Amino acid sequence: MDIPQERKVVTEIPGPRSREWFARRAAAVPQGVANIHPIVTARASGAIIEDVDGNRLIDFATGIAVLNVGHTSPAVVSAARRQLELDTHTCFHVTANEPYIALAERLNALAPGAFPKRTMFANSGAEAVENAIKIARYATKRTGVVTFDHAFHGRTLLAMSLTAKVMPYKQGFGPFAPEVYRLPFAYPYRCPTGGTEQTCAESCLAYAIDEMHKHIGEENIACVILEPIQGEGGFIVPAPEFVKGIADYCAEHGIVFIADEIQSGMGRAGRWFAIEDEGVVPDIVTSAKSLGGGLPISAVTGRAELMDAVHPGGLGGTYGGNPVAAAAALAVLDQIESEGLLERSRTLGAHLLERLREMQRRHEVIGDVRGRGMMTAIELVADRGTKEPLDPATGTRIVQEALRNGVVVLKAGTYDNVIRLLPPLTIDEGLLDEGLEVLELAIATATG
Ligand code: PLZ
Repeated sequence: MDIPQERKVVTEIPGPRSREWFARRAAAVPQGVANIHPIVTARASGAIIEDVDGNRLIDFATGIAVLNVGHTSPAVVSAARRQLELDTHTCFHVTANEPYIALAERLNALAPGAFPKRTMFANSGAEAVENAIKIARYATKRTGVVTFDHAFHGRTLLAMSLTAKVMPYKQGFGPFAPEVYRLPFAYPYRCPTGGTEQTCAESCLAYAIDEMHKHIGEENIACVILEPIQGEGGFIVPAPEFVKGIADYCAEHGIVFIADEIQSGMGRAGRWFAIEDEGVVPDIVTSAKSLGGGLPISAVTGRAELMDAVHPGGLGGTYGGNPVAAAAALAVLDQIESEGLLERSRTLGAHLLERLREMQRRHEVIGDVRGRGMMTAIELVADRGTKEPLDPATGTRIVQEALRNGVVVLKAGTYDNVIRLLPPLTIDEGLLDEGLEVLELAIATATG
């Protein structure tokens, strides 16, 4: 499906047909399953979503970081279609399939670390996280799991317990899984241990290590799980050396270090895995989202001795590594390689950061600009001096104003005051700049 890569607003947004569908939606779908944008998609390609009213929107959300290779990438669609006709599903536990095994080999080779690895597949990010923890617990015979402030790891019971933010993710859904411990994350803009941007890593690390020793006991900790760049928590790039310090501590005490790369991986932050820029080799890494290029698949990749610790039958599920999704994922990896998308993420990301910094000079409300590769964001504040977060309603007005003018953006952040940018890595530079202009105008309109 080839849609011209252009922004085109032909009705008010949401248009009449989207509104009609939303009336039906209200009567058919629970409100708990929220919609950020009151728009119904008709089709999508590259960096453009076309809604049911014929509006063409520049997509800076990509289904929450799923379309790094662009919507309906022809190579991905044709790989999936081919596999769909060959074999849609036999269940890997019943009879294996080629794409599953080939994709495991590819991820084992791509994940950091020059040691033997194994990969298992599931369907969603949350399931990958659950499996990573199961494996770490089994292999270490320990139960404690360490997670961080601002973390997001999913919505299933254990993953939700690891997730930090109560509203909307945890409110009313307890009791939570036991043996989960939360530590401060070295968030340089708002250092939780009172440090400056320069001392944040050191003070958070000291606090975290003391806490693990005193209140959990290293011999009880199965694993530490962290996002090398936090996603839902607000695109927080940790202060340099924090992640390394945590990983070194894990290695010293036989704690499994898990990098959750579900949002940051597959080129989003300029590398296959964002952890590569931290000089850290994780024991286990989780992937999902952009791995499948729109088809649901997630992966747990890790050291062979950890992954093989679990007895036969201890891991799996009906659909894990479904051949259609695995075939699509193989095409995604090929496209990232053949189109040089890791490098493109770094160069386009540098351009994007530069543009955002210029915007920051013009708009008092932009307190911080951050990111790596094409994983960038602005953090909005009511006051640059106190860093008081901008009220969520104003942030929402910015997002709505951008949408009205044909650009889909998402917020993030514990304080709901971050606007994150997740365009496809394949987006045309002109379209990216046009989208940024619309966003800047939306900021001016909503805060002016
Ligand atoms: N780990 C780092 O970003 C999913 C959540 C959207 P699933 N992030 C988008 C929402 O409102 O639920 C995510 C993530 C990281 C795990 C997950 C969970 O992945 O595929 O949504 O289960």
